[in-house]
Amino acid sequence: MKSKNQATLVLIKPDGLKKSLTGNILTRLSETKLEIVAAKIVCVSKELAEEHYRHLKDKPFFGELIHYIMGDLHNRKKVMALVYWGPDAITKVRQLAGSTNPEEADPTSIRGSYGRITTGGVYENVIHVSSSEEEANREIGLWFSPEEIIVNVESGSYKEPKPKIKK
Ligand code: DAT
Ligand code: MG
Repeated sequence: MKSKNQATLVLIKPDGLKKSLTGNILTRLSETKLEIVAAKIVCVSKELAEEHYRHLKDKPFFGELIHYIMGDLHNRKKVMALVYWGPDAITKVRQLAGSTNPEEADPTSIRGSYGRITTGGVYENVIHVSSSEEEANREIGLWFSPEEIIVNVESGSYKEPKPKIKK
């Protein structure tokens, strides 16, 4: 049976951008044969950062995590946000990304290859990837408006091209 198309959010975090890893990471992700259906560069607000990581707000590392995703630790106030789409997208992308702790991640995974733990204990793990369908839907809604995504995630169909031309 053909598996259902899923959408998943990928963020290339400020350390990934600072280390010029965008090309490498996108090349690794292309191994999944999934489609990119939305992409942009985002300057991350405190509100967006805190909402994105709201499940961790009671953790001792929450404050540093917010600084990290906002680019405060890397002097790069930007993140690249993408939506990947296709069969089993969430599992496929998560497998390539590797474990949360970059020291424990498979060394051939993206986090295992490029991540590190700072002396202050921050997991600089280069990318964020959604971990469940529910989380993916919530996160995609936070980072993208529906018109920025070229497929209708719910129905799984492609949208019609927009006739309007920006002047
Ligand atoms: P993941 O990013 O693999 O989905 P998560 O949602 O549990 O993991 O945590 C989000 C981020 O928080 C993670 O990418 C890095 C950071 N983090 C998680 N656990 C941590 C810990 N024990 N110490 C420091 N940072 C941690
Ligand atoms: Mg997570």
